[in-house]
Amino acid sequence: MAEAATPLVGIIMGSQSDWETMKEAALILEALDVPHETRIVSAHRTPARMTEYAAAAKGRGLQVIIAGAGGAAHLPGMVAAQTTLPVLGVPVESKALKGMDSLLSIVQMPGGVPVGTLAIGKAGAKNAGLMAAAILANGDDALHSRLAAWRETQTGSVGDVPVDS
Ligand code: RP5
Repeated sequence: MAEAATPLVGIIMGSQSDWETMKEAALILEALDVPHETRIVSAHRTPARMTEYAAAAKGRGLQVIIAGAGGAAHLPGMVAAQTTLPVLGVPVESKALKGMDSLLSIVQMPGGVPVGTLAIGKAGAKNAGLMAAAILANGDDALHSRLAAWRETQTGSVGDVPVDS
């Protein structure tokens, strides 16, 4: 997937294994022509990389961070602890507990350090992309128009009557 030189959204994930889920966020941002980057940043395996990423994010021009992780999913919360940028957390579905562990790890932040937590799995990643675009669209009329058009297309794709597949 192509990445822009000056990304506005950082999509980070704890492992290569999260990409199958997290690419749904990237696909949405590509469809809406939102500059973004994708990186593997693990709270547990690469903690220094995580700290460096969070500390540098705002200065590099990022405006939203989407962080996906599974299991003991500390990445979104630990990144949120180190930046004032909005952080959207995506609970990746885990093998052992189907992502309930990821969800609870991400959603139960202490008051004062927010993470906007989405649904478990691909729906959550897709919606994180849409939420990031909606945040950016508040200050970007052209993006708002693209987002509204995307929603119109979605509405138009829903049939009135169910059919056999
Ligand atoms: C988490 O552990 C990652 O976010 C991933 O969802 C999970 C499993 O990682 P791998 O063992 O597949 O690298 O840190």
